[in-house]
Amino acid sequence: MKRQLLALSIAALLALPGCRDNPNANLDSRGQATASADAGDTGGSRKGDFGPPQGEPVEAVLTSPPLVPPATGRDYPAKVVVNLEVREVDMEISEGVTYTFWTFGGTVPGSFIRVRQGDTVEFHLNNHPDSKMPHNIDLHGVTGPGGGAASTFTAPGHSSQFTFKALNAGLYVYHCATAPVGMHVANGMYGLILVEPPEGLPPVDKEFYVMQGDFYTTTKYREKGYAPFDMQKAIDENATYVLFNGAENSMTGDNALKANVGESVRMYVGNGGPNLISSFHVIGEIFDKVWFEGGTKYQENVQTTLIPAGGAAMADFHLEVPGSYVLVDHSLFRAFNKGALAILKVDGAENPAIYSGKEVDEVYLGDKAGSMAPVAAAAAANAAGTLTLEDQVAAGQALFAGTCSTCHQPDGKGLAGVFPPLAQSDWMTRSHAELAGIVLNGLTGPIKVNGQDYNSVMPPMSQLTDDEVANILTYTLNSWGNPGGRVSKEDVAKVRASTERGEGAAH
Ligand code: HEC
Ligand SMILES: [Cu+2]
Repeated sequence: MKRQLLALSIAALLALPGCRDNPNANLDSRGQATASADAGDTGGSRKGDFGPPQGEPVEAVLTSPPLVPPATGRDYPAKVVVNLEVREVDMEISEGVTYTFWTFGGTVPGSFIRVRQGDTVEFHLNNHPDSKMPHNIDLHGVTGPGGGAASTFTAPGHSSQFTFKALNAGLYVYHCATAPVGMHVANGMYGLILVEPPEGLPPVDKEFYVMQGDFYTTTKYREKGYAPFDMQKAIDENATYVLFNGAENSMTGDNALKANVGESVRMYVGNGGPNLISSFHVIGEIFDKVWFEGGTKYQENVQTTLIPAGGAAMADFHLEVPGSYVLVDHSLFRAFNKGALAILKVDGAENPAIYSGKEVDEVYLGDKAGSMAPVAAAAAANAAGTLTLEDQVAAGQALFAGTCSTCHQPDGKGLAGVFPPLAQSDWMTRSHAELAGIVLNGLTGPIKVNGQDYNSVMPPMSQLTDDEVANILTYTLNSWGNPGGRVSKEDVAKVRASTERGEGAAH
């Protein structure tokens, strides 16, 4: 016995000097990271039953994203009543694009639910009479078959009830599990439930609720009008939109998340899927702590955290420098071509000792920096048959900022020897079909613009809709002393239809 103790303490002594450099110093005997406060085993569900509920039943405060309910502030288990209503609603998925979402509480993601470990939760699922579908709920924070799914199958105009004890602390996804399950989830039926540990979570200044999801429509990305669900694209995992909080503009422009220099921020980040895994990253920040997978332990100093479909994480960071921080799925085509982008706007005094202060918004945000309202207005006018030249120019200007200006420059003057000018370019007198062809198919090889030689590559931009190409070209033709004229959606459609594209190409 004595010998064993001695051996142990010698081992500990030997281990000490190496500790600082040892990457495993924070791992316990099972290789688990143990950076959390006292690194102990929580005991999981076996130690999560703190006895029968005490006091008066509490009605759970439910919040819509990006808001998070206040901490429970309780040090005893209570009976918590949750009333969640399912609603099927048409809402904007992108400016000027409508989608029929199926929701928990009228929003995507659904209402945030916050309880304390040991609480007894009386759950009421109410399916609004206007719904066309039955729905149910599977909460990942529930111990019991189906997570509540079988007990909550609810027809339109009906209500179901079941009760569970929240035995495990953590941040959990909930979702609908009615067949076809993938479709219910793809339509927005997911949200988060936080089960606080008994001692609560460390306090922070601001908490936000952010949840990613992938969406599948028969229409192109940003194609105006109604966007129907596309089952085949969902099966193929070929998302049209990848979004935070269910809409492209949910947290940009006036809707941006807001905080101040000097504040600490916690993001409760979920991923509803149904298909894609999120590489969650905030451009310009480092997460001081990430409770990875929504569990009890945290990792420190993290750049990007992986959030599986049907999983979650809590990410804490502190704000030192003002400006716009961009939340992305670092699978970057999702961020810049499918919508997985949001902004945290931080106010406060510059801090040049930490960061010199030059803003990078324009480069990163492209068209997301400005308002896309003129684009939606032009689409609506087009549908009503009242589209004017001014509508097209305004829409084209907004779109030009995020697509063409990177190379041809915001003033259209290009960059000598690299990007030819569009301002007073002699190419502006060419046919509209040819100009549309350049945008849709790109341009390579030696050309002359205003007598100057260029020999470079413009990539095809066939991901733009016919509307977008028409408006961008109309804006270009009517700016910077160019000859004027109008390009119509139909002109562009004709050029697109006459171009063969390989399997899998943006069409
Ligand atoms: C990634 C950089 C890049 C982007 C983005 C880009 N272009 Fe170009 N563009 C070029 C280059 C390079 C050329 C010259 C190609 C060559 O040398 O063959 C060119 C040529 C052109 C020309 C013909 C020459 C001229 O200057 O008039 C037109 C018209 C044009 N681009 C329009 C657009 C429009 C409209 C957009 C936005 C939808 C756009 N481009 C986006 C790089 C770009
Ligand atoms: Cu459902």
